[in-house]
Amino acid sequence: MIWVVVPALDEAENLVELVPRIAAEVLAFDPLGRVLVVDDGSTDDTGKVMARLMGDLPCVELETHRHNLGKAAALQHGFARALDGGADVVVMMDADGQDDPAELPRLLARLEDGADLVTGARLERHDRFVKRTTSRLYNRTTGLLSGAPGRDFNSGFKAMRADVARDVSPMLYGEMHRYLTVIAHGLGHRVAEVPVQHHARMRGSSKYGLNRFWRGMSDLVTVRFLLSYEHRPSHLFGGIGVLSFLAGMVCLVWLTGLKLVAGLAIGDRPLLIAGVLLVMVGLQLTLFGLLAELVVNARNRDPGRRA
Ligand SMILES: Nc1nc2c(ncn2[C@@H]2O[C@H](COP(=O)(O)OP(=O)(O)OP(=O)(O)O)[C@@H](O)[C@H]2O)c(=O)[nH]1
Ligand SMILES: [Mg+2]
Repeated sequence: MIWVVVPALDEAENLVELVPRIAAEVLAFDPLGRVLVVDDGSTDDTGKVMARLMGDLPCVELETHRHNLGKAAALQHGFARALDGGADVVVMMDADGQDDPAELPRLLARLEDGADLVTGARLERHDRFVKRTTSRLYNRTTGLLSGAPGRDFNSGFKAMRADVARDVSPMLYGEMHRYLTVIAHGLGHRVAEVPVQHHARMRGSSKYGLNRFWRGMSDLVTVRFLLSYEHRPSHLFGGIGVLSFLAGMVCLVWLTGLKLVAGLAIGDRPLLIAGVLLVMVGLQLTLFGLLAELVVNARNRDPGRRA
């Protein structure tokens, strides 16, 4: 059973046209398929438009947030409803008409071929120059830092097996939707890309500015950290801390030797400040790592939580 989740913020004028097209594609594949629009606190006519669409098309459903929770949370709630509804395959797709519903069969075919998550890669983009350039840089950096294969991580057009949707859901908060592919890859799922047609936004305006690039980079550090060190934070903090402490101690022992053996004055040497700083930072980081271990340990003792 296929569920298509469409997060939408003020996209009424696009939904009118887009939802019937998505519904037609889905039903051609699966007569029981559903299209779920997640209206995330829209202030336009989304409610009215959706009421009409649901009257006309029985496969269309709506989830409404009273205020804006963000795209990641919208996807998380959409995935939860799809999984409760018995989805085997969950598809996500933007509501601005940039993703072409006619490409759906190609994504589903790649899933059939053995991938767990397939991204519709927008290799020829219809966006402004600045966005295309920052996006290329962002994709290169993400690929390098995460080790995940792909050229278009942030595409909003993806199809995945139900267990992928279930596994990535706890990480879908803030603006983490950009790293869904990286997270799935980090959790051991096979991720793949198929090139798809990309169109200019049909109507309305973009919901993200250029500051998405900086926010995205900071989220990438978070994702990388969580995937590698969530259960063993002291290996990171303790590791750097011990190195820093040892480097500081070498400086200080060397200076003590100079003072005691050669009788030289060491009070005005920059190395003294560096040594003290390295020792202090090393101790702080090691203790910080141990505190982080306490958090992990306490969470694991809680029987209600999965490690
Ligand atoms: N549910 C929900 N959806 C959102 C939110 N922000 C954006 N979206 C949806 O996410 C999709 C992508 O947003 P866009 O503004 O088109 O982002 P973009 O494609 O990178 O930018 P453009 O190229 O200008 O369209 C659209 O369907 C939006 O309606 C949000 O806060 N909540
Ligand atoms: Mg868009």
